[in-house]
Amino acid sequence: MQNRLKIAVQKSGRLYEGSMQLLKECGVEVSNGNNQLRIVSGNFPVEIFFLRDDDIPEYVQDAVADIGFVGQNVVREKNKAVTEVESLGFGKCRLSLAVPKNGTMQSVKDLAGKKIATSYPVILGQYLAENGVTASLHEISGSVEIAPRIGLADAICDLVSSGSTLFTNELREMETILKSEAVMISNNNLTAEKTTILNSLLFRIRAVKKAKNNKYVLLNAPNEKLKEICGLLPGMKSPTVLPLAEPGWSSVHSVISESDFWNVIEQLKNAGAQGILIIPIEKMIL
Ligand code: PRT
Ligand code: ZN
Repeated sequence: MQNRLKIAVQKSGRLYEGSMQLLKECGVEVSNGNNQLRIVSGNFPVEIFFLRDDDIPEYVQDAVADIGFVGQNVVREKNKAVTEVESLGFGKCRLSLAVPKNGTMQSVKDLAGKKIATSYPVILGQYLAENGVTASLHEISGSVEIAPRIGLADAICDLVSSGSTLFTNELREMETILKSEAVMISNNNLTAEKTTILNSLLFRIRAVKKAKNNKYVLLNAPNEKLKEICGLLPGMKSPTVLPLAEPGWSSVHSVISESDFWNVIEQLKNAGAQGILIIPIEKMIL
């Protein structure tokens, strides 16, 4: 029987959808119709284990799973002997210090001697030590944001994404301690065979990520403007230029990165490009 790479994925919660979607986009068939704890892919040598996110670093360290998809915040907090292999582009959030909206605290230094509620005592403890601040930590596992209102703490250290939880609890984000997203972690002693499967999965993940960060652009350009327009479009190697049926015009095809997108489109238009089409890319291999 062929060896399979065991992947730990959050059973339910904020990372479940993103993890399953990523595997699907990598062409790994995984159907979890019956809420099973373990499923085997029909077309790629992996099996998926569904676990609580907090347990994933330890299971990967102990080789119960070979790799895991989990938030960086959990990896840092659990501090297990695993390798962070690749960021996955979803589950983005930040671990921040927050204080009552109307209070006077401005920075971590103002937390000296105060009580801070958190589910992240390890990361917070390190941050306070780095800043030479001594405070008392109150560890709670959920609803950290209500702690100041019920008199349990003067400040909190918790995950934030939109900021609406802080807002509804009349808290103000004071400092970001860690920026986080879902990452792939791996066991430190994978066999050669499992490393080969991991590399093949990584190759696919990188192609998916790259495609998401880029767009395919098609446009028509008058030939006398081609040089200027091509200069705005570096593409993977250089833009493809094809003559149009109408004399004096060409069709230009290229790839542009999501981050430059609006800026480049505006410049292309100003340079005389017409009929600009932007198309999402499904996979991108360089
Ligand atoms: O059951 P299990 O233990 O597996 O799940 P869990 O309840 O511990 O974790 P879950 O599903 O809530 O989160 C899993 C991971 O998602 C986290 O470890 C982060 O890496 C990531 N993530 C991304 C977040 C958020 N965004 C997030 N906003 N995790 C939690 N939150 C919470 C935060 O704690 C706060 O209560 O959402 C609230 C703030 O959100 P905003 O949008 O109001 O700012
Ligand atoms: Zn959890």
